[in-house]
Amino acid sequence: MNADFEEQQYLFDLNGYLVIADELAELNAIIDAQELPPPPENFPRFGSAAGAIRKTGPGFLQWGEPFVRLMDHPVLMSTLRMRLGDCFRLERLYGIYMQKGWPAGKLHADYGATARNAASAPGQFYPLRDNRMLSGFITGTWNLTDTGPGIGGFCVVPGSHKSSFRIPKRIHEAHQDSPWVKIVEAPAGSLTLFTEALTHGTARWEGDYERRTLLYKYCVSNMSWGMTRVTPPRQRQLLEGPGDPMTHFPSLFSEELAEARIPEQRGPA
Ligand SMILES: O=C(O)CCC(=O)C(=O)O
Repeated sequence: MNADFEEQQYLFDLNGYLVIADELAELNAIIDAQELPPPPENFPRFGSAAGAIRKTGPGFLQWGEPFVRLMDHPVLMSTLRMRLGDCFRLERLYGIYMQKGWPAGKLHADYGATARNAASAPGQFYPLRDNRMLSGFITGTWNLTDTGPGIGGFCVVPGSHKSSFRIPKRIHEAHQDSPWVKIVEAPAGSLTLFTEALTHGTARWEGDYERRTLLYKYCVSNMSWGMTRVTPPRQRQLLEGPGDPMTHFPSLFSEELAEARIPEQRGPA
């Protein structure tokens, strides 16, 4: 096993998130060109498709190839494969934009003991430990500006994806200054991956510059967390409806799909 992969697998499993440095270019300029009005402070989203806005569409994928390229970026795909297997879908996407002083966003988890859909009583062992659902929903966040302690942005309760207990009210309600909540350091150009079972949220933005972050959310192929869809510019298999892995949903890593992707990945002549 490759040492980098082994380390990433270990750290992701231990903490529930991982930061991988990468290069990003052009994206800020394309976002500027959209001349978007600032979103509301209590819902600082842009370019969304599916998820909380509950609308089917391409979201920011329609702004150009640099956004589409991130959808199946090789670094992202190999980490997703480690957690989701060979068959997964792009479930939703959106951007986050924040300005200095914009408030924290609530801590939450999409599955696991703290999630609204958890069937177990607080403190009872979460019953889906060996089921896909424990590793079924992963977000890849591309950080377009520096985020981290003293600046703000993505924050987590490290290891909470394994907790059998719901998050205590006091930590939940005052997470901004809680010693149990970590603001993840992620420089511009990095990719943060985290399981949606991890209790996570947004820390108040203290940066003198704008926060810009792009979130791509993936789940195993036979699951969906919403009723609306991201629609394709390319890599259609990632954007197919739910289907049983391998039976109704082919491996994203099969040679056939890889070959089919090549012509679509070429940019305009
Ligand atoms: O990056 C952030 O500020 C938080 C993102 C978030 O809350 C989510 O992915 O559900």
